[in-house]
Amino acid sequence: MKTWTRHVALAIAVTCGIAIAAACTNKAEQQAATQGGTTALGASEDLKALMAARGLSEADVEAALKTYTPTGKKDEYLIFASGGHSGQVLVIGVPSMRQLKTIAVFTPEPWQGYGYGDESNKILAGAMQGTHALSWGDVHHPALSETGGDYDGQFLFVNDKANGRIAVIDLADFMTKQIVVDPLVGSNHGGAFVTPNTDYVIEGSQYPTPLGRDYAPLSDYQAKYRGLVMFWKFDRKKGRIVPEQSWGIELPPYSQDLSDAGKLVSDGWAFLNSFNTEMATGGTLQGKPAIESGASQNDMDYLHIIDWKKGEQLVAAGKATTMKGLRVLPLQVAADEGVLTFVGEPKSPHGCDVTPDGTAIVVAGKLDTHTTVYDFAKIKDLIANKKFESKDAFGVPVLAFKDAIRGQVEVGLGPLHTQYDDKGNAYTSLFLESKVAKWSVKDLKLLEKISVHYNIGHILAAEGDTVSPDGKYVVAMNKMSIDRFTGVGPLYPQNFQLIDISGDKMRMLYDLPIGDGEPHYAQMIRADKLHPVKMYTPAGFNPYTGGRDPNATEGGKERITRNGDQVDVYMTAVRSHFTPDQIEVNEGDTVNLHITSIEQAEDQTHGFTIDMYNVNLSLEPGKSENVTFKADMPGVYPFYCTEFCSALHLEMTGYLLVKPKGK
Ligand code: K7E
Ligand code: CUA
Repeated sequence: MKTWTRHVALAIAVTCGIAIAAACTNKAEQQAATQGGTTALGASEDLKALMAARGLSEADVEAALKTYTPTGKKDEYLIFASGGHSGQVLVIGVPSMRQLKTIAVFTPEPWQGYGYGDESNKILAGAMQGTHALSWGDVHHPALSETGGDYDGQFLFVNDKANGRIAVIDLADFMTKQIVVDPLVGSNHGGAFVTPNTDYVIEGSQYPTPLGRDYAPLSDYQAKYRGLVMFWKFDRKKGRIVPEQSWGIELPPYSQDLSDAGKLVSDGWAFLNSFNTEMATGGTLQGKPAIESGASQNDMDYLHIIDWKKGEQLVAAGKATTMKGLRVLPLQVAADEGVLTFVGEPKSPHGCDVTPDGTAIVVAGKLDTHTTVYDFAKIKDLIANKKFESKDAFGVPVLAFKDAIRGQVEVGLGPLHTQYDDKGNAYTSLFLESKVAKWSVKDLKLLEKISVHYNIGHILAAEGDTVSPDGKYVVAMNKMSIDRFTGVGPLYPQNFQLIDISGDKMRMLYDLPIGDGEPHYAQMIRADKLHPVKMYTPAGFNPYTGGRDPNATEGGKERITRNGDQVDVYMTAVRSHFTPDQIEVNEGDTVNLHITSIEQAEDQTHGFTIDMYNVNLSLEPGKSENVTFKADMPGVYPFYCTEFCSALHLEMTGYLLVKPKGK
């Protein structure tokens, strides 16, 4: 047995408290195992035989040792990942890569009762745009709240690209508290990103429309279509975005893409990249080039450099106009007053990531093989001295590319997004090449690449977009997983790959198939920064309103009251009964159910459903929920607890009786 294997065997022996034979002595058994026999599986005591039986290399076993998390052991980091079209957020532990939670955000979620009670319905209903009920979201970018440019573990913000919305999640209970709609944009993308103290949550639009989404023909594109960047004011005490204190900047009708806030030396600034500065609008049926080719004509698009502190002052000084209740700084003002400046960025840019020290902005171009490192000090200097190369079609000053950059690094094909470690290195995802490129920010030198499977989009590192990245781990968020997993039909899972970056060389550790897509960005925070509550205490707390529910019911005070055709049921839930357990109403009555879980024991969750009435709630310990429905179907409807909460869970039931009219 090689020293290495003995070392691993020893480690396992120590960890598991099992004595493992120091060497493989039973040749027949070993042979059987190597030939694909199963003797070594199960209660094997021989590591080599087990490795042979499962076809594992030493590197595999080492990776397993670095990620395997035995029962009871907890993760060092948590990933908050976009759930893409699911409209939700996925919470995943690192290094185990186990999924711990789905946070319901833009889409009703039955287990959590999200979208099935009055208050969560109100959050979702209040988040409607237009007149069509929205039952999903396209989540791209989660942003953890920051203090001094570092994650503080208090809040999480996410965008809905499809419907121009931003949601606020409180990490005290991992629940969505607010969804803010942007009534001006057609879609967003450059959000959510926060300023270093979470004063603002940034939201940049993506596909231009007339602001407010009024009709204008595409022939008026340059004249009437616009982009927008919103600075949503966040009130940390209230844990809510305050739209009345928020404001935006009108932008030219380029497709603004990713954004990032400056930090430390560049605090007070924000950066947004863009594509389609050609302002292509397609027209393939009229024989014009498709948007994809029309939008790829220019060698350079524009990195948007925004002095948001100055913008804030101008808005406070009354220089904004109000559109649909939001204050917007007109493009002309932003251009003339130095709030908005451009610099070229090659070619079909995508990522836009400020370095941990705030001195540089890294932009990658999908159709360029380089990352471009912009130097903030140079940019600031050029703007202060009004050293502009030209102006764009809308009068926005443009800096000379060569004067604004620190340099470029040839990283490979299709670079997208960049994250950082604690040693001055950057990690850039290479979509076309299916690799992660590690390069030195200081030396602008490519150091190493590792293959990922396949077509990586975003990349994340442990606290890798803060002022103090941790190093240790990178996760490749791969769009494709062809040949990695057992087939599950034509819609393949995506693939999160955990990479160890603690050593000199990057090491692949783990593949996590993601069956809920399409995830885009994610952030990884040290788990000990989070302090979630274990229950709502004292009982009667409504997590959606953030206080004691006015209808919260105490044990012994349960009752049913009637006022005309309004029936109020004040109910409690505790192992293993609902009180009251009989509710009789008349057909046509409106039933207002107020249910409080008076449990104060950890992890003792009840559920509440009434058959056929689409009533479905989750009652975590201490939680109060309200649900209103019209008793318009006469008959007999059992209600019951939907969580296997106790030995008498099946007995946790009761009846809703709806007496037919005239009986
Ligand atoms: Cu690259 Cu929306 Cu950030 Cu997807 S975006 S990958
Ligand atoms: Cu309560 Cu089952």
